[in-house]
Amino acid sequence: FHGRHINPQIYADLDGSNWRLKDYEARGGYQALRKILGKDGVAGNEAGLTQDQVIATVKESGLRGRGGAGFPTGLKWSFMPRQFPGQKHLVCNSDEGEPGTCKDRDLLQYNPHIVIEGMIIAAYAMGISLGYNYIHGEIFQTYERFEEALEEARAAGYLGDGILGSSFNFQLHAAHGFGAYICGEETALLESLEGKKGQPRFKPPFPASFGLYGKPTTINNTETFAAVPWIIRNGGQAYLECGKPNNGGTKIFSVSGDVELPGNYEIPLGTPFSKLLELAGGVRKGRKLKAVIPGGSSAPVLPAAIMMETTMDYDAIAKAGSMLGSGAVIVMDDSRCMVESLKRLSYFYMHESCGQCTPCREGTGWLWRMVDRIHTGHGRPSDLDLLNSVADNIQGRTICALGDAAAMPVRAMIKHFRPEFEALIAKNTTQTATQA
Ligand code: L3W
Ligand code: SF4
Repeated sequence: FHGRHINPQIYADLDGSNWRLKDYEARGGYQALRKILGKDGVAGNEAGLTQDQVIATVKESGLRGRGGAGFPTGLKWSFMPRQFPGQKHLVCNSDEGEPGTCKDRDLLQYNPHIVIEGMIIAAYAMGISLGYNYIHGEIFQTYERFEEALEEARAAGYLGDGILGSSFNFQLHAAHGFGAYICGEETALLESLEGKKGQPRFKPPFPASFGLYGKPTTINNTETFAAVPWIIRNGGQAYLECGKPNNGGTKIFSVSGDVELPGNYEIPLGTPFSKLLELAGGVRKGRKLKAVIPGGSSAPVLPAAIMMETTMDYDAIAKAGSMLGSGAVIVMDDSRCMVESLKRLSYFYMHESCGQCTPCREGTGWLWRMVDRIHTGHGRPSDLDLLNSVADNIQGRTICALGDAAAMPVRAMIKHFRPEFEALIAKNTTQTATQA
């Protein structure tokens, strides 16, 4: 796997040897922070940028949340009640667990200061003095790397009290997660950060009003924070123009599966999928493209013909019938059995369901058992309708998006690849399968 950001524009092409503070500063690091604090030495900028100006710049950039939902970042920042008298919190969601996604891990490993600087700027904009980066529990080296980077930033006066001689205070800590996929759901993450079992809360209230320890909290994904220093340095309009309207900037896509060069690729939003595939070396030699999951395992699969006509941005992928999600592009060639692929996905969601709500807890198990029996030659003709019906009864009826994420791939696989399921069901001559 090419654990780097190939074709970099914003995040830098790094190899692990140039992650330290001095390297980051040499690339222009912490200049955005200096700019907002009026410490960049530019004549006329002694007053720096106001909180409103920073938020307006992020709004102008069109930056949308890079964790999966694509929610407008500037709008989210404007929800924070800045005059709230108690402790407000800033949280970075680095609990990357979506199958296929491995971009945040690389950002933290190879360029940790870009995330730290982005968080400091966000904290300034929202008047927050305390933050945490919740890092996935299975990536120990990355956690240690981030801790080291925090130490460097504190020692250099970028973190702590009176940052760069200003009146702005911000304490930032790393928190090691517990490895459960569901802890990446923002409210489960908050529960886990509070030391409780990582189970999602009902929303609303959203974290913006009731977050960590019940206090207003802003949570953004790692890649979202990492985009902020560039936006402040170059302006919101410049970032927007890197992508396309309503889909500003570049995005890191983790391309995996049946390609010659799997890896993390940074490309402008709006780039044709065919170009991304080309960057990743194309489909494995001698094979044809069959299908692509364009945005992590939660996103509905799309057949090759649709993908080859699509550009990689939130709106185009949604129009094509899927979602850009976290940007994990799982490429499948013509040797792949879609029933087996769905079986593996369904097992994942069954395993990761936190068990709080019945449709998800029971339904994910039903889905997996039905797909398993079709795959092992014990399927029944009624199973496809039953699968769709179970998926329908999960989707939109659960506390968090994991239920939807389990249901959507099932419906998409059956919609686009029904003959494969029917062929396996037709092989079952015994008709003795047990009920789901
Ligand atoms: C205040 C309102 N805040 C929405 C905030 C909300 C959240 C953000 C998006 O799911 C997706 C999911 C996965 N007042 C608000 C408000 N907000 N309305 O905006 O919220 P939402 O509910 O649309 O999405 P979500 O629950 O955050 C995330 C998909 O991502 N996914 C999963 C990726 C997993 C990873 C990973 O492992 N790291 O990224 C992949 O596609 O299925 O659809 O902050 O508070 N009125
Ligand atoms: Fe837990 Fe699933 Fe309900 Fe989410 S949808 S709260 S993972 S049981």
